[in-house]
Amino acid sequence: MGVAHSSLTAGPDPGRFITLEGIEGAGKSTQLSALERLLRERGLELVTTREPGGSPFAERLRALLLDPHSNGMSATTELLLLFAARAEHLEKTIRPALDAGAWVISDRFTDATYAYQGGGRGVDLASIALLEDLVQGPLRPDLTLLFDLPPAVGLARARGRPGVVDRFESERLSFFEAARAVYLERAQACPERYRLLDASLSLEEVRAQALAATSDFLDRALGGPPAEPCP
Ligand code: Z5A
Repeated sequence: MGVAHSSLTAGPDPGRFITLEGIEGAGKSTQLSALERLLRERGLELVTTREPGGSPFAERLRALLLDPHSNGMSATTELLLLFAARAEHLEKTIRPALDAGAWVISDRFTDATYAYQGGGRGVDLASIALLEDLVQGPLRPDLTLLFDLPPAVGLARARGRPGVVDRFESERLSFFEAARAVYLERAQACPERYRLLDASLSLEEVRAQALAATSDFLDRALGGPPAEPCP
């Protein structure tokens, strides 16, 4: 999104902030390493990170947010904890990386708040937008890969993994359907930023889509001026 990314950066900035979004089990984390390789092969400095989390204190908040013992937390508390974690993540990890000229790929960011807290929990989207402005200022991702698939498919994948089921994973199907609907609305409203991927396909097919979308973005970002940011 140009120079607005970073107060310390002077001159044209191709837009180096990429986010991966989608509902549970969509395959974001699985595809992250292929994307990482792609950027490194292009000689780009890269920081990969995730939300909630991505810095030491934000990871402590993540543990609280995902802990099944936190059940019963109010939707407002959850929202504020997510933005508190995001403020830390931005200050300690994302902004320093962008200011140093690196690219950043984050496994989830604020679109997840619109989808899960807005769609899933029914929090007013305008309140989320208010916190987004407060915590991020003008910073928005430059490219968002939306790994889209029917929630039943994603949940079957995620629940097939060994390990403890976290607080979000144990939500009902309707929660993820509402989250998916918000993701899709946001992607439709801003096609300049989002690339919609069919995440129900095989690992190899999803990887090919993710790599093609990112390569295309890199070609344009490195070769010309960035697209206008969406609100
Ligand atoms: N959350 C929120 O509510 N609000 C916010 O603002 C933010 C987050 C930032 C983070 O948990 C939770 O926080 C998240 C939303 C909430 N919870 N949910 N739901 P997390 O980081 O632990 O969860 P996640 O981001 O959803 O990760 P995930 O479940 O691991 O999803 P994924 O990264 O997209 O999937 P994956 O790990 O790559 O793949 C899942 C499994 O499917 C795995 O066994 C793969 O081998 C398999 N897989 C992946 N792709 C395929 C294909 N194409 N075919 C077959 N099998 C596949």
